Amino acid sequence: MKDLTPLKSSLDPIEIASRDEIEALQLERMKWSLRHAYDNVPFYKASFDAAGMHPDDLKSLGDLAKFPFTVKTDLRDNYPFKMFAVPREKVARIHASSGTTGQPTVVGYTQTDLENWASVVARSLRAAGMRPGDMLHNAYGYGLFTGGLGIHLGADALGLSTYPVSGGMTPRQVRLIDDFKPKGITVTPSYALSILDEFAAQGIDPRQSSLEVGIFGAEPWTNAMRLEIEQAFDMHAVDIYGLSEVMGPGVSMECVESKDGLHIWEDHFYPEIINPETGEPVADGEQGELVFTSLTKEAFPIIRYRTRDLTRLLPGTARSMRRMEKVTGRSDDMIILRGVNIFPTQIEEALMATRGLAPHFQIELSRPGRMDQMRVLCECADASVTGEARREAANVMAALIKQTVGISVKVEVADVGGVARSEGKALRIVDLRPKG
Ligand code: DLL
Repeated sequence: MKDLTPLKSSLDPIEIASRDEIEALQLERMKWSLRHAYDNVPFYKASFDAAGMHPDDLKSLGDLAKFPFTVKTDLRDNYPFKMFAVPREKVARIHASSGTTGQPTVVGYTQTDLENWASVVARSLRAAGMRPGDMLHNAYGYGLFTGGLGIHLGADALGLSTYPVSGGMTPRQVRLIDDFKPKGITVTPSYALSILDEFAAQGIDPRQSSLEVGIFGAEPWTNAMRLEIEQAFDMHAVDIYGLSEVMGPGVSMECVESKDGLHIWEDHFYPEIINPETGEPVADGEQGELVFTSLTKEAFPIIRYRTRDLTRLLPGTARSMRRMEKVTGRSDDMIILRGVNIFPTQIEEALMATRGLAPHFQIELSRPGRMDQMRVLCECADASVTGEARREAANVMAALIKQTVGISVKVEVADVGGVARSEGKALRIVDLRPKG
């Protein structure tokens, strides 16, 4: 793999500024953001007033912890535009969550917000090793989802040659990579695996492709999966994180030269980690729920938003801005099985450590009697894995899960193609348990 480390002179000065400079800028911007939210969004006025807090009470960054949280239902309750802090006609772009599990969440951006978003995504793409003039295959979905258009904004700002292929039509994805010869690909890790399968189906060696870096996010993925993808494509694989409520892709990004967690672009997004049960801040470096406060957003300021993503904060390395460790999972995706907490990433780790299996999986939860049961559906790596070898792989993986997570699960190994493929975010959990 090529060394893609960006030149120091190409970075935004704030990326490598001193902590004092970063914190001074954060404090000034946080004061503005709290006031802007309080003065322009009735929800924030009511929520601050109810907590007995006023924007003027913020004297230091630590004071933020005295302000109330914002949660997903607050956004749903204010559907569609009541969380906007500017007149509707100043909103240049609207995105929304798919709304498959209820009321969609709607977010808005002014022209300035779009410029800031472009700049943090450009920074992220540069941290991945992309340079002006490089070609990008952008396979994140275009539409109300922030992935496709968000990456596109930043790619334009960095000066890449981008083609908006979006997700789906997998044979065409491979064809375009083969014909156009992009340097980078932006895609969910699970869809990257579908593209990988398609390379094999077309008899093309992915290691001979032009790709030098893959920029993967929008769903959890493990370091074991990173190695698998890097090996399969002979390219770097780096992690990009974000959520629509806070901006979209580009809230934090891993640097290609260090691959040691994601630097949060702290000049725009202020992170905290709290204990999800008590809501109290945890000690530095401890695991908990990630909470974000926007520092510059005009149309949709967000104060102490509980992301439900679990991670921990670490000091800066390749950049001065703090890092978040790879996300373990969302608290919503945490499975509680017979009293044990399990995340799909733990199943992914066991799968990646088992020989003879492909990196695709789905978890099925059911309740045949009184006890909840978990079945992990995987598939064999290739058609040569049959009979005894399949049973062996299933046993090895079940034993690994028992060892690392402490529960007994049933592992089933299907034929090649037996696990449903994603074209965007993978559906990891199918819950067949009776509701209520
Ligand atoms: O997924 C934005 C995005 C697009 C990020 C493209 C990266 C690349 P939402 O659809 O609002 O936005 O979903 C946000 O996805 O709260 C996490 O649970 C999860 N997520 C996003 N990036 C990562 C990541 C986009 N790198 C939700 N690792 C977040 C783990 C991620 N989970």
